[in-house]
Amino acid sequence: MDRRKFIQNASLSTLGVVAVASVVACDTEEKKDASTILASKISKKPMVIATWKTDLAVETAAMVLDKGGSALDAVEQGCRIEEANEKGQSVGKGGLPDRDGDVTLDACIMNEKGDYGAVLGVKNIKHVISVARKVMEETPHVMLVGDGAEKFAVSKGFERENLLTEASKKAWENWKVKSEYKPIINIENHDTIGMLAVDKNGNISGACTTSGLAYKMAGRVGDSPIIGGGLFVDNEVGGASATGLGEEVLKTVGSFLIVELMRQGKSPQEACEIAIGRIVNKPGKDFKNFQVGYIALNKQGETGAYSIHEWFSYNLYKEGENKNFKSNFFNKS
Ligand code: SD4
Repeated sequence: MDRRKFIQNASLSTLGVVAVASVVACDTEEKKDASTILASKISKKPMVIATWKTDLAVETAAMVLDKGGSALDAVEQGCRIEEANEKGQSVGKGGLPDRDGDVTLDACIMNEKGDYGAVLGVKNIKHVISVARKVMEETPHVMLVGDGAEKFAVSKGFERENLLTEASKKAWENWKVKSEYKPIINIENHDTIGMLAVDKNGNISGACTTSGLAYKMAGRVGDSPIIGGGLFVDNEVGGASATGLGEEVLKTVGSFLIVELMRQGKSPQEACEIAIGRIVNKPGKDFKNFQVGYIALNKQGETGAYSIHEWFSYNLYKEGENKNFKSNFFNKS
């Protein structure tokens, strides 16, 4: 190679290096810009969203946040309100039993680090959301089931109590007359609680607690305690939670799907609508007799909710106000 060619090649390759370097620089700049923009858009305003008409639970969570508490404490404290409410027949004490007459509870919780804890099919312990938190924080595991979960709870100081109230026992006895297993979801206006919160540091956590479907088969577990089913939180993106027929939520990994759609740029509302679409648009799917409802929020403090049928509602605490809203829904026929 003569000197001229060498210099030409050298300068070309230098140019190449410069070009690559400038592309890289430009890319990093863009990334920097994007992350600066994103960082500036991160909402640090305390916020809570929860499935159904859950005024007191959301009020309780909001109080935790307003005092500077963490999103994790907020969702736990909020959910405990519904677990203690004996009149609510789908969560905690007073929940409707399985077909054998046993009240079995499912719950899970996720923090801003993406840690997860869950308990499944627990008898005799009311505050399963707090047991789920203990699984997350004080065991090397993420899930405990049945007797093991109950024993663990007792070892952590939770009291055993009878969860079957007179009202729920009566309802079960009436059900036994025909023993028809037809889960009709969402005729009443209150159900499983799924809750997401943002704290003053902009961190997101979530929780979900339920007694599951009334008169379910003994041993049946739904979506509520399953990561990505009834709940998913990714502090980089947002969170989602589900209510309704857990089998359908699980088959589409609904809450995970919503968070991943938000990661790809969909708004919480769009993501909830697409997730409902995944269920109702399956070939031959007869969705007339079951309900699924989703709630979601993202890092920018935007929220979404959508259900298959009418009458799904959610409570939202934002800018100091806690209100119940009717969700938009798919089946307008
Ligand atoms: C379940 N998803 O166990 C729960 C029940 C529920 O509204 O949310 N009902 O399938």
